[in-house]
Amino acid sequence: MEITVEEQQRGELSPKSLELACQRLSEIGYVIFEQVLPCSFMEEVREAFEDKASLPEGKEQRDHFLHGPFLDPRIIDNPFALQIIESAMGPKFFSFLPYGCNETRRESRYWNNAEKQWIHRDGGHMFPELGMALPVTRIVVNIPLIDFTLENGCTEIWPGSHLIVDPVTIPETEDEVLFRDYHVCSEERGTTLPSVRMVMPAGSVVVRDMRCWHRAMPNYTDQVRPMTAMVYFHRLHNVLGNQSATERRNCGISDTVWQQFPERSQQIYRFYPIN
Ligand SMILES: O=C(O)CCC(=O)C(=O)O
Repeated sequence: MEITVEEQQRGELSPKSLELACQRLSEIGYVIFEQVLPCSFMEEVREAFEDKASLPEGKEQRDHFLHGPFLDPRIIDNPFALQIIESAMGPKFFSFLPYGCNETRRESRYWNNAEKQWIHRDGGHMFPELGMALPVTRIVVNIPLIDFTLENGCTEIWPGSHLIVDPVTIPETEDEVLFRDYHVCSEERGTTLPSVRMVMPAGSVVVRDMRCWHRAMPNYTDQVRPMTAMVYFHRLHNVLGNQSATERRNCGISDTVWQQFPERSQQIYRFYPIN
């Protein structure tokens, strides 16, 4: 979908665009707004992202994402994405900082040393025993930091797959738990259903139901292909109760940075990150 000049200026989707976006999210499982954020800003975030490579893995890398351009309101408080999320999941949804970042490289290898990632969903159904898909309760927002092309491994996705509910099997081993929630679809089955590649320019905003089948594809270029991944939860997933500001601050976000957050971001990121 395209954001009109007026919507960009107002920082708000028109009621008609919002309705269409929500319809796509519910029927197809995702919606893409192309090139919402300026390329110059994406380049700044990409460079900051690359800088993490010089840091030791673990806390240092994690804290790196709690500073600078990563916390820009255009990313963590993206008005178009949040409008859709609120419309689909209602008020008091929440998310955590730092958010994730998916990168693929020429040398990326997945399970069984495969070049392509396995087909998976990032979150399963609520009550799959019912045999039907309930309304969405987990949504991920992806922002590609460079142009996503077939050559650099843009994501493959199965439109409508968020509505597929398979018979429930009770896993007996930990491996089976992983397979049930993560390896939702074999290669053979994947080829029987239509899939599309998410070719899109840097700075696009993807709002995706986390139950959609998808996977990372091989990157045949020498440039890293990164995208941000912010996960938003319906309020029913809140098992944390209320956490105090002290606990949150101890987890890496300074008071000064927190005070600069828009009020809505303070509300959404009200829980401290889970280590
Ligand atoms: O990077 C991508 O294209 C998809 C990544 C993904 O699906 C994942 O890591 O769960």
